[in-house]
Amino acid sequence: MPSVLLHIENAVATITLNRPDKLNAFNREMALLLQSILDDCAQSPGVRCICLTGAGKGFSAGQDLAEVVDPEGPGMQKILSEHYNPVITRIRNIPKPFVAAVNGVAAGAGANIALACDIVVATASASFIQAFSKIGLIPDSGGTFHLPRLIGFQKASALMMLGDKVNAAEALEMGMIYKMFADDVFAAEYNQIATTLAMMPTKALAHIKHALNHSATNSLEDQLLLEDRYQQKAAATHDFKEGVQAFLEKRLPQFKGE
Ligand code: T3D
Repeated sequence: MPSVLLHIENAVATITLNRPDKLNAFNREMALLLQSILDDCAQSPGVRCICLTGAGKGFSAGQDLAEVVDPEGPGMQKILSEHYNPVITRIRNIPKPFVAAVNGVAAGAGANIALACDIVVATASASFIQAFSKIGLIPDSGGTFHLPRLIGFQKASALMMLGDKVNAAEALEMGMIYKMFADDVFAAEYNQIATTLAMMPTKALAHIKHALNHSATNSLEDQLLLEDRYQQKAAATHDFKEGVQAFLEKRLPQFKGE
């Protein structure tokens, strides 16, 4: 079985990390396959939302630690620059919405890949662990960028230094995730969110995403200029015309992502 699975339905690409015996820990093969699948999803006009989840009982336990000590392995220098950083930049730059459907434990790079997504939902039995400090590493895969922005500097510092396990209810309370669902309805609920996103004006969602990417570092003045630029682009789309027309005609809009 491939270490990453792709299923496309109703314009939603569901990408499943698939090394369940290792809690979907990443080895080089899996990281490179994920990048290639993300590129395919980026190119495909039939994909309007990308959903990441895990096979079995975990989302991902981060780096496969057996590979780190393997003399035949990729070596520390390549692991961030060739495995994780290209995944995180794809998640943030592909102009389509990403949903992380965290179905179980998300640790190390596994947690931070989820937190890079636009919308993060978790099943009630899921958990998040910044596991790095426990093995003498620092958080990577964008964790030091995204986590303090999501939950604030103080809580992020504590979670990163102590490596505490945060359950889904605590993650929700902290603002780390958008919603938590009971285990038995989780798949239906995250599919509903992904399908809704896939039917929305894809270009407007992409502009929202890219505006938010810049909001962390821009001044207010620069962000106002950026909003102006993206709003002009959104207003030039078929979907904007359709949205306004549908409102005036009191009917549901049919967005095409164009
Ligand atoms: O160069 C670099 O490495 C830089 C990159 C860093 C990126 C990172 O992600 S560093 C952080 C790496 N991840 C971890 O340190 C987490 C290690 N895993 C755990 O602490 C625990 O497995 C969990 C807390 C995530 C879950 O615990 P539990 O009790 O639910 O499951 P388990 O029994 O520990 O794991 C189940 C199996 O998965 C087990 O295999 P076995 O004994 O049944 O054959 C376990 O060894 C395997 N597994 C879990 N995590 C990893 C793993 N195998 C390899 N690598 C793992 N990260």
